Amino acid sequence: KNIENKMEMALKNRDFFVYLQPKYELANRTIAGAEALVRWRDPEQGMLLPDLFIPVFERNGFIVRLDLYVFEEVCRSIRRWLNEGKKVTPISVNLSRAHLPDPDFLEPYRKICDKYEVSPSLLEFELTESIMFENFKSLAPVIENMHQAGFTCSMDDFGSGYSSLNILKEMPVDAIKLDRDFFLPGSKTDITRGKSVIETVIELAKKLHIKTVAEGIETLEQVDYLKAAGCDMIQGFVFAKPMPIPEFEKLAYPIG
Ligand code: G
Ligand code: G
Ligand code: MN
Ligand code: NA
Repeated sequence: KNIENKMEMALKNRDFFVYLQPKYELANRTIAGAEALVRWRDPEQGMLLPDLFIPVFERNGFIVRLDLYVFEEVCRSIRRWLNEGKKVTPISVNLSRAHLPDPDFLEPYRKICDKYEVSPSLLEFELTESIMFENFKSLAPVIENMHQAGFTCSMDDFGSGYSSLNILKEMPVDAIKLDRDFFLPGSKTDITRGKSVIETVIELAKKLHIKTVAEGIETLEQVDYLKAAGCDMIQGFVFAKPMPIPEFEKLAYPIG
């Protein structure tokens, strides 16, 4: 059976799982947050990765419900950690462009926070750069609404498309995530021009009081370079892969 025939049943059967990938503060290499990334454990086909099903769900609209499901699972976990006295760090969720046509799309997110009595300050939305570019005129007020409700917002995949630096001026985001393409082996980063771009973006973000997170970091050499360049945080296989919530807990909130 194809993906579209199975998605409803999969949601009902709780075959979608939230994985968390830690984000590390470069100043002290401690976990300062995490990104939620969905996985689909299909009883017949095994683990399905988002690249296979997210594009399908973006076309048919199902992504709106899946994003909310992910968000609720995250809030449920945060509530449990708070009850256990853990010092909780913020978790980010990816927000599909499919939410944006609905002017009240934030309402269900707020309701879930209320239901679990979780402060929206512990939650962040990641919107990909291309969404910001496509909605150049209309998106700034949406981000203001997120702030009004207490959420933070970051620009994902920064530098992956034909973005202009103007986007940083127009979008009141709290953080930018430097696209992992910058850090691919043999990529632009290896040459002076690539490094100049990264360093200039980090410097500019600092002046705008926007945090920087580098994604897809796989080597300690990159870690040292980014720290020297003034980047705030990194997310990547060098320190941790996306992992099931129980594993994340053991790593982020060790006993004792
Ligand atoms: O998880 P992976 O590490 O394979 O992510 C692949 C892509 O799928 C990324 O672009 C990521 O933003 C997207 N993605 C992962 N989880 C979610 C989700 O819960 N909602 C949305 N909208 N996109 C997601
Ligand atoms: O939402 P976004 O498009 O940023 O999704 C993050 C994606 O990056 C996920 O698919 C995640 O599994 C992947 N990822 C995270 N860290 C690394 C890394 O160090 N190397 C590579 N190749 N991919 C990574
Ligand atoms: Mn992301
Ligand atoms: Na990204």
